[in-house]
Amino acid sequence: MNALILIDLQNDFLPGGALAVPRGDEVLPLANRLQPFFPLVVATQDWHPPDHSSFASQHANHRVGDTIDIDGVAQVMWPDHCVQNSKGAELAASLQTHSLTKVFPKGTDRRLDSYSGFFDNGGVHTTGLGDYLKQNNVTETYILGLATDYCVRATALDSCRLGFRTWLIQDACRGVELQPGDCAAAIAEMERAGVQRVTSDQWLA
Ligand code: VGL
Ligand code: ZN
Repeated sequence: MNALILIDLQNDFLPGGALAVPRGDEVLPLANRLQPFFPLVVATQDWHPPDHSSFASQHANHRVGDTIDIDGVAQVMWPDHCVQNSKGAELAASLQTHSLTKVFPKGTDRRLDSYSGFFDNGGVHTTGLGDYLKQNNVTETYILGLATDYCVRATALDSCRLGFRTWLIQDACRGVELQPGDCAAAIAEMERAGVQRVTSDQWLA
């Protein structure tokens, strides 16, 4: 059985948002078009407490874009974003949500970030997504959303590792690209790990 996983389609990652992904809004119509063709559709939602350790605002000596070490895990410093219960953390208004059977919050522990929809960045806590998919007899995952070089990448790599046949719907992803080439490198890494690429048109054909 196939599952579509929508990654972080939230206001703060859209143009005008706190951590805007360039042209992130372009994936929303594709997400809506694809949903009816999947028997199971789930979403992830970046969902941080106001004092989350990934926020540069919490570290006097660091700025947005710096990478620091927190308890042995590399952490990029981000602007405050996707704060729990804020407008920025809400799923995009134009996203169809009636087919979503479950939304998985992540990044809720202030000490740990969680790019992957499956586990936090330390690989310690699970969000429950993997068990949920297995309980629903999912064998193949189709992943789209934001951002290619962070949460899409991490979710796709974990999906492969957990044994799901994993597809990246490439035209339905956009990246942050802090450094030029980050998205290409992320896609190459996903492919090496066994993630297969497909476009929404190919899949719908
Ligand atoms: C994300 C950076 C920080 C993402 C989330 O959704 O890719 N990126 N938090
Ligand atoms: Zn975040």
